[in-house]
Amino acid sequence: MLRQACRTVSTLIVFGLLIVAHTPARATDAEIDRLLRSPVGKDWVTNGGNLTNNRYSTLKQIDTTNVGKLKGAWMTRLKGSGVGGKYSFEASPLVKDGVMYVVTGNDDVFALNAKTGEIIWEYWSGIEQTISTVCCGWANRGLAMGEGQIYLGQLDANVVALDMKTGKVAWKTPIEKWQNGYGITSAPLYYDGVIYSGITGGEYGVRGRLTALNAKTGEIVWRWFTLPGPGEKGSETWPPGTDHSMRGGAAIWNTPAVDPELGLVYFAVGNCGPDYDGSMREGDNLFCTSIVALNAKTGEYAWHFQQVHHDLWDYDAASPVVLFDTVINGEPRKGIAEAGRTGWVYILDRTNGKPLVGIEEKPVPQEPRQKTAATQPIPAGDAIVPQCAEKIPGYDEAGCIYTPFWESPVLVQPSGIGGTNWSPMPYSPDTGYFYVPGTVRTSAFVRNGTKYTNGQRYTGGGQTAPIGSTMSGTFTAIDARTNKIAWQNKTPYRIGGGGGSTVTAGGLVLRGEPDGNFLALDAKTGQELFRFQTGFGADAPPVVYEVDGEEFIAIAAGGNQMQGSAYGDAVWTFSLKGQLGPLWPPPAPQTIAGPTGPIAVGANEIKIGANNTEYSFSPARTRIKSGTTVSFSNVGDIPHDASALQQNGWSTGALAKGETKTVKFDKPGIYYYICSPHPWMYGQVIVE
Ligand SMILES: [Cu+2]
Repeated sequence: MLRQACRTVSTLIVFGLLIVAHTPARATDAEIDRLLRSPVGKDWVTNGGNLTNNRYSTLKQIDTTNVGKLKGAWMTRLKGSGVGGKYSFEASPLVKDGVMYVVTGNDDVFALNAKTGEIIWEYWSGIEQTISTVCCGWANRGLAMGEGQIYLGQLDANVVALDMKTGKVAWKTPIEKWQNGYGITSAPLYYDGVIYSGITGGEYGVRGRLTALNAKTGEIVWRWFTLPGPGEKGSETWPPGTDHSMRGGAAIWNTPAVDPELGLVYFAVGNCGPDYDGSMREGDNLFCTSIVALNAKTGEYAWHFQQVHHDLWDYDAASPVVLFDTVINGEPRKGIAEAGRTGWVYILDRTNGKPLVGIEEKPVPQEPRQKTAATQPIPAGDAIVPQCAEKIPGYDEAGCIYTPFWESPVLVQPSGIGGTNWSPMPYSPDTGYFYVPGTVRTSAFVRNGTKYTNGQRYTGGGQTAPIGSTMSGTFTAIDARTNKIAWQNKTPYRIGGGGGSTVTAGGLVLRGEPDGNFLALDAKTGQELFRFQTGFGADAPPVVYEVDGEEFIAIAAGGNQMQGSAYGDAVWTFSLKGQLGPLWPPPAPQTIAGPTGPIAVGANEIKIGANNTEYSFSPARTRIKSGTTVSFSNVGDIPHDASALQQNGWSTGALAKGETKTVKFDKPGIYYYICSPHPWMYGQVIVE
């Protein structure tokens, strides 16, 4: 507890918070705690369903035999909250006693009648629209509840408690300042009077941490830094005499899990900073890309397992950890699993962090300038996505997972966005399977060695999907006893970064598609049993609940910026008594990387962030005569640039909101460019 004394003191001065050394007397919520410890029934009271994050509902009114008769029960639009190209609607709604609570990508919270969809109250976060430290879309992955309050973490790095009845702010605690690179996108976890919150900023040179707050008052009870200070456990995995670990990232992207019997809280830790430059941080770099267990009451370290040593590929552990009980070789075992961006599921014994199914350290390719780790932990069983990149013209080198790179681009698969990214992975005790969403995509990785500046991007390189390369997905049932594929569906779109799924005692796996479809599959076989077009990118994990004896399935449909699905502000619910039919399909996400849209002939003014689509060039494609000067103007809210997609090419440099720079094109040719902090933004200039 209070391991990093210096940092604690300075934070205390900055925010004037009372840091309490001992857990104060807490009024806990016995009913919520009981629901959190039990299998999920009629209420869905925390993001992952209960303390295990297994997203398994015991409801079975809707099952494999009747799911085909499902119809929309109600659909509600959330008054334009989070509607726009910069947002993702990734939250699972919570439901308690017939009231639904849902949060949008703008951190606005709505309470709805869970039976009718009628809005009961609204909380508008009012967060600044100029927050420039959001790396990967404006997202909020969900809420927590307890003690008559609803809890959320915001992109401005505040944890907020709302009165459950009115939506009025009960307390608000700054964990850090967004100007220093911090933000919160994960759903907090409430348990036993404590709120556990992670923090993001792995692309901004932050020092990651898990923060425990008193649920009643918002006081910070303890914090555990994911990066060790000098002399602390794990500091031996950083170069001695340096302070690189103090800006080493290691964010927490998702909700922890708790085992109340073992008294441990578990969570996944993200990539190292700078992401793509390991040259100055020789060593394994704990606790980047790890699963960590702490004493749930005190925050004391219990164990860790590092999935990727000395990460260079942005291979975060970003999906929520899942607790499950199983029998292996006739012995009951307590398991924990996490789906990595590497494409593997890591299955461990949650009492001690040791591999449960088998994970072996194996030698990997080396690049001395990047100080690569000699070995990496390779799980037994199957990966859910291909782990080798195919050769693409224009690139000299293509490699498999853990192929290192330096200053000329190397193609590697999985890309740094997965495998499995933020999407949750449910576990069914009926089938013994995990349901794992995956992204199939190649990235060209390159190191460039940018220096650290407080509050600025600090990635030390980049990764971009090569122009013309294909992007798709997989949805896989992995047997928890063997880590082998039980069945696998190929999907037309990437699904590892948003959606995720939920599984039921009715034998159904429920999930959304980025093209707007909501699907029900047979959990045993993967066979599709139901499909319904919601009209917006259906890229959030569904939930299951019951009101007045009627079972409902709910899913937020509002798109996902990282997956390129169509934005919106809808919550859809389905039931066997439903009357509503499907909507028209929205535009589908791209399946081939590169700029899209018509070629604007003669256009020499390019706007960045126009038309409510923050991460875009408009027009994205233009044809001009050689000798033309093209202007790039940032009309969005946050800094962008336009940078040639080639080594040592032209760049506008960072453009603040309202700024314009020009580039003259003298030579005929086809010029592709990206925004370097947002490499999924593509543009093209054709010079004749
Ligand atoms: Cu940008």
